[in-house]
Amino acid sequence: MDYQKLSKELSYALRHAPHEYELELDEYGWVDIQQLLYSLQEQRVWHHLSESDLHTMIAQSEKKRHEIKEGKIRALYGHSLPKKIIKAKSEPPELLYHGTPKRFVDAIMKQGLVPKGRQYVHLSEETDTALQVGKRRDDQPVILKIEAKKAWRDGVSFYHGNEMVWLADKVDSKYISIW
Ligand code: HQG
Repeated sequence: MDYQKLSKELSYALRHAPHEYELELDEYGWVDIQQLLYSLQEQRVWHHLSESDLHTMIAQSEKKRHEIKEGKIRALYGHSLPKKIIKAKSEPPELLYHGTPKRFVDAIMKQGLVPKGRQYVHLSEETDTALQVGKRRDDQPVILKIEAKKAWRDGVSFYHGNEMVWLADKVDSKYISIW
C-alpha cells in the first residue's frame, strides 16, 4: 500500500473535491469512513482499502493532516471548498510563523496575509515548519513572524489546525514582520 499516495488522494477528496467522490462533509469537515471506503474502492488501486489502512496512513505521516473519530475522518486544515469548515477558536502562542516566496512579500506587507485559494491563512508554530512550507514555491523563502498573541488580544480570531498548524481568517500587516 502506497500510504503517501493515499494521503494525497484523501487530502484532495477531503479538502478540495468531496463531490467528485460523492461525499458530503458535515460543517466540521467530517465524512463517514464507510462512505469514503465505498467510494475509493471503486478505483482499482484502492480496491482492497480498509479502515486500518487509514489508521496506518495517519500514523506513518510526518504531518498530522487527517483525523479519525467515531467512524468518521476529516482533513484538519487546507480546505478550499466554498462553504467554510467550522474550526474551534483557540488562543495562539505569542508568535507564529509563515513561510512564503520572496515574490509575495511586498503584497503581504501591504495587504496582510489573506487565505487566497483556501478557507484560512495557514501559520506554523515553528520556523522550521514555515521554512518547509515556503520551500514548496521558492528555494530561499522568506519567513514572516506574526505577533499572534497581540492580534488575538486585539480581537483577531485564530483556530487550531493540528499541533503545528494554526489557522486565521486574515492577518493585518501591522502584526507581520520579516523574521
Ligand atoms: C500567499 C501545506 C500575495 C501565502 C503547507 C502563500 C501548509 C499572499 C499563498 C498549507 C498574500 C497561498 C497551506 C497576499 C498570502 N499577497 N500572496 N496578500 N497572502 N499570500 O498553499 O500557507 O503539506 O494556500 O504566503 O504545509 O502556502 O498540504 O497556503 O504562499 O500547511 O498538508 O498565498 O498547505 O500543507 O498558498 O500552505 P497556500 P500555504 P500540506
